[in-house]
Amino acid sequence: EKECEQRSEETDRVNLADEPSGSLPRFRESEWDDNIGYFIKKKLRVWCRLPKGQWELGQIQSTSGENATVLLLDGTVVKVSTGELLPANPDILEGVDDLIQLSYLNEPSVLHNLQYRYSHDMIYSKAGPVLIAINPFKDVQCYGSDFVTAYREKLFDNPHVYAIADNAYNEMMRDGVNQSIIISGESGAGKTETAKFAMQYLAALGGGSGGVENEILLTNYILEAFGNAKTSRNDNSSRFGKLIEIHFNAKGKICGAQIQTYRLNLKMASEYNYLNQSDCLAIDDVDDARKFQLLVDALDTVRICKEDQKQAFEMLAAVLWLGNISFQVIDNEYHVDVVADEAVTSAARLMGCSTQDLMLALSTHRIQAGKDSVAKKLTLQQATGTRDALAKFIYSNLFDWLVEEINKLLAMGKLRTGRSISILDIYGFESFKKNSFEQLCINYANERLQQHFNRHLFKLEQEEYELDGIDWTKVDFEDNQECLDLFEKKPIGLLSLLDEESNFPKATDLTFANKLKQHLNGNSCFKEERGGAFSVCHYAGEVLYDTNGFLEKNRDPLHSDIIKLLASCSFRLSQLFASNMLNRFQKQASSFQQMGVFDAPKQSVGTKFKGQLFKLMKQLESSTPHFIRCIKPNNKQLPGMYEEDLVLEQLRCCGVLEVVRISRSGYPTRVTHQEFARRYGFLLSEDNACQDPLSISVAVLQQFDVLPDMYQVGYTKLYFRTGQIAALEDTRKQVLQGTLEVQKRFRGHRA
Ligand code: AD9
Ligand code: MG
Repeated sequence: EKECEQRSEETDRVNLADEPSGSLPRFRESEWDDNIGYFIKKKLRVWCRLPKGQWELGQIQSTSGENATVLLLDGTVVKVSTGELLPANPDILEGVDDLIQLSYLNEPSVLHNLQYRYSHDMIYSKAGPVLIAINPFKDVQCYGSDFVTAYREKLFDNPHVYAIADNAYNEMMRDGVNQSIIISGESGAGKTETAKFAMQYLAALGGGSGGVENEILLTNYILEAFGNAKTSRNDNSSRFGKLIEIHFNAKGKICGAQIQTYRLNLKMASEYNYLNQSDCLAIDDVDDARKFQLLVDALDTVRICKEDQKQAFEMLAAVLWLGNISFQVIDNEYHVDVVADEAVTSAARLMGCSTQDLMLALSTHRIQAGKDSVAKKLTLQQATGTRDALAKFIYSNLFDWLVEEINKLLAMGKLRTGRSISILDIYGFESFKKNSFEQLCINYANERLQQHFNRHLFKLEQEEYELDGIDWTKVDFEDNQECLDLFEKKPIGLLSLLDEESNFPKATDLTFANKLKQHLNGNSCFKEERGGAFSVCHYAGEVLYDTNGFLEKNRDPLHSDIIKLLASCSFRLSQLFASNMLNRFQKQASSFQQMGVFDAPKQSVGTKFKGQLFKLMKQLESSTPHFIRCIKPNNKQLPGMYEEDLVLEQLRCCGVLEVVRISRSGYPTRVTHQEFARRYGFLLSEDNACQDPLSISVAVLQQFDVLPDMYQVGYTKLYFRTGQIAALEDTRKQVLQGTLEVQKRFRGHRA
């Protein structure tokens, strides 16, 4: 009673200040600490951050000033600042399928919910429209034909990659619109496996008599054999981004497919130019001989003839021999000759050229001096760079050629109806202690994908609100356009400035860094750092980049002498690779000539990357997207191990927390009028037996003075801001326990 008295006093005071009043707590949306005042007052369950940074669940015992005494689950009592407390969700919400169902969407609640599910082998969860997949690092019994059937027939409705693929398929059939499944996450998080499960589901659904669906699945062996490598983060790490487009006919049967790859050629050099420098030539439980047999079978299946297979392996061997070629310094300016040993002779033989020609191409550079050309000796650094560039060039062309051959086969079903589902398996956001040009490219790509994601989310929300007659102008969405401008603006964006400096002979990484500082300070996403460094505020957090090596990495180091050498080789593949490159040069040159520029610069790596990214975005934008975020729960590739900090970092990087934030800025809690009336109608002081659900709902909202800002009434549903339902739940619980009886009488009286 006493508490009630106090409350009514408070209420009156607030009334005087001309604010709406009521017994239900009401809070403006603030940051993560919303409603904590109420929690403290009511001594509810809270998350408590302990000195080491971990979050523990507990119950507030008492408070004094800024401090609270909290009883933790394990029985210990701790004293912490109230700033270290966040509201915890009611028990009924333990392990919900969709994070958005949580009343409190703070970080510990999100983490806990995912951990709860993960520990029960529920590796899939949702965050609104996004599927979250946490890598189990073990076989989980949720795949295979029985599960495919169960999802197909809607016997299961819990989150799953099959459910996403099923949605994509149904939407494609229903609306006749292309679909895309966009899978992201960091290295080892499970993107490629997830992509394969999605393909498996679509193959099962769209399987016809042609058998293309099997071929599509088999191509994975080839792509992984040539395109994957063991890294410290993943035993089977994809070194390329991949978009596989599966085509369906009008009846929904698969009639072909196409694969596009996105690579960062940069990353590859250090990864496999020197196999013998890594300490991991064997992986436990991997039988190389058996895998090789599977590869050859797959190559046969996609109809790459034996002769071409032989040449492909020869090119591979040539790459390995190239890595062993060494140089000797011949003068004090570090000019070099190639050491004439087994490495250079083997490489030349495998490529189909003379040893002499290869030695010359690797140690000299022809430059035009008027009408004549002179051969200039290369320095050790230049020669090593040329050798590595040639190896990378051959390898990447070999890979592209395989992809092309596969595509020829998969495109055989000529009956295209224009319907397709594309599955994108791409590198996720990266932030290390030291970040270079590779991270800049990767993060730029992710920034673009994030914008795609935000816009899609915004559209979905807007559609739902509009359909239900809700005023969506009250919902703010943020965009990351400013960050994209930082990269793309011409002539003063990061990429253009980088190209400009790369073409300027006297420029260094430091002059580049200074140029950035000089021109980009006006962009709020750019931050000056000391020396040759700068930071970018990405959607997923701030990343510090070190410009060291940027110019060299952005320039394509392969000079024309090398291409000419390849063109003169006697083997088909060498010639093919060279002519592809020359064609590309010519196309570029002619487009420059059309613009009146005759001395066409070679396209930089950054610009090429941007071009590929734009092409990809165009394709994605013409389809309905479905998003899957893969999460790696630990760095040891072990099952059953959930490292909170690591998960949190990824939730942030892959934009899951962003979804949560976007949802919070809108009305994340949605309840139909019926559900709401059924659950809370009895709290009304007047009998409401003969009223419709909508009227009951509105009466409840009025009686408990839920602020108008905190909800909207749609045709079918009520839309609430975060935390409102938890407050109503609390009232309901108290009434059921009889503790609020007095207050109710009091309110009835006042009414
Ligand atoms: V990378 O960016 O290409 O280095 P991915 O593609 O994200 O990476 P990958 O799919 O290769 O990771 O998964 C790594 C390993 O995790 C696999 O080799 C499996 O051993 C393990 N994994 C991933 N997903 C699952 C799964 N759903 N069930 C069982 C899985 N194991
Ligand atoms: Mg992969």
